[in-house]
Amino acid sequence: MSYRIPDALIAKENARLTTAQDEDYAALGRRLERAGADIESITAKVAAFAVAVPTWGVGTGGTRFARFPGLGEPRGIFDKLEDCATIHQLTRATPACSPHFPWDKVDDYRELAERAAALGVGFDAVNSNTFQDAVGQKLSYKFGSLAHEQKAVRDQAVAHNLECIEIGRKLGSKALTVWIADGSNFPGQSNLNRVFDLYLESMAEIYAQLPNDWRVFIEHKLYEPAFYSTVISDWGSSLMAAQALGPKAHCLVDLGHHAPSVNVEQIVARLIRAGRLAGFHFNDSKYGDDDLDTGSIDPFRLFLVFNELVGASARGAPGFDPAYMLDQSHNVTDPIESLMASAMETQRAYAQALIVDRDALASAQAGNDVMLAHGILKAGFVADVTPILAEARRRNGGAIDPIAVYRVSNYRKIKATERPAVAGSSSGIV
Ligand code: LRH
Ligand code: MN
Repeated sequence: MSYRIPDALIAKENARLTTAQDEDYAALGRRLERAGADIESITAKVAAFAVAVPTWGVGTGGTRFARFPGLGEPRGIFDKLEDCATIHQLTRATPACSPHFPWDKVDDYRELAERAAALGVGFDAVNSNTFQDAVGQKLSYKFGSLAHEQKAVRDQAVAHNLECIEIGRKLGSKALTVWIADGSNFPGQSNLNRVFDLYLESMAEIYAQLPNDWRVFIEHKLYEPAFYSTVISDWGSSLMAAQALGPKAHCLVDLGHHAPSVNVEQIVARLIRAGRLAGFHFNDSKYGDDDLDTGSIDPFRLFLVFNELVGASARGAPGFDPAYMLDQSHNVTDPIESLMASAMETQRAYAQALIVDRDALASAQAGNDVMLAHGILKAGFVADVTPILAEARRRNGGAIDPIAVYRVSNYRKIKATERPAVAGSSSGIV
């Protein structure tokens, strides 16, 4: 039987922190009450908030230059599920994971579904992969996949996506995320208009096979691995495609997929207005698609994104049902610690956005009182909501301090004895 952190250890560690937590929570409650906010309703919302963990994120990540595997690396999807379950056991914020195929391919998906259920982990959107050539694959994706000039390659890519839908149905997933690397490195290499038509043609075949209660998430990305043009490079191309395909097609925002200084929260506002916001791949970045821990570089941007989400929910925006997922690469930290911290940072941005006095903000905006409006919004961001996040975890049976419990448990060292080191790739994101 592989090691699981005993719940008794969580209870023991929580007992050590309870007095301080109670004091801090009560003090924050009084402060928020003075500002007209009810801490209990915010804590209840945070306790119900969930963000999915990427299965490809629980192993050590790398770059094109190198990958330095850590101790107790997951050897496959069953180990990855264990680590996802540990993240949820301590944070109570990540009840589902988002798998990636063929990286998570197995022979028996019923066995996988049963193991996940036994670990208390569900499956969010499944991710297809036509940006690498899988072992035994007939035709290469070197020059593209769903938008490839050759029909046979497009058909192969469509077939892979249909296979992902079949796998997702067996796992209880309700969405397919399609990110393609298709693009060009030289002006003239591809016809910028024709490749979009080819993409739509292929996506229409995938769309036609979507179960009624499923959605397809189109993920845009400005560049990489293509360095001159990318077929679905921005939210405009993604929205054009979603509107051309039909109501089950939505636009997924990976925070790292934009040029530096792009106003991502405004893109979110536009996609919400169009009723096509699929959801997110949360991470952080300073330069490109750095896939750093969420909230680690620009927590204010994350807050501004959640401010749009809370605003949309408050006004009952039509078709507003975003899926929240992390998408990160952990090259120098323990992936479990990074994913726990990142899940908590998404909760933090959510709680901060819930504190914003929306009525006061609306009247300050209506009156063009710039400093007052900015101040009202900023008041949410500067509030230390740590006691709310800890209280939500404690009430859900999690740890007041997940990383402290994880370290006291020696989980990683124990996994290193259970999981003999496997030769991983010497470079690349997984
Ligand atoms: C592309 C991306 C996509 C995943 C991959 C692992 O950069 O964000 O969402 O398929 O990372
Ligand atoms: Mn992504």
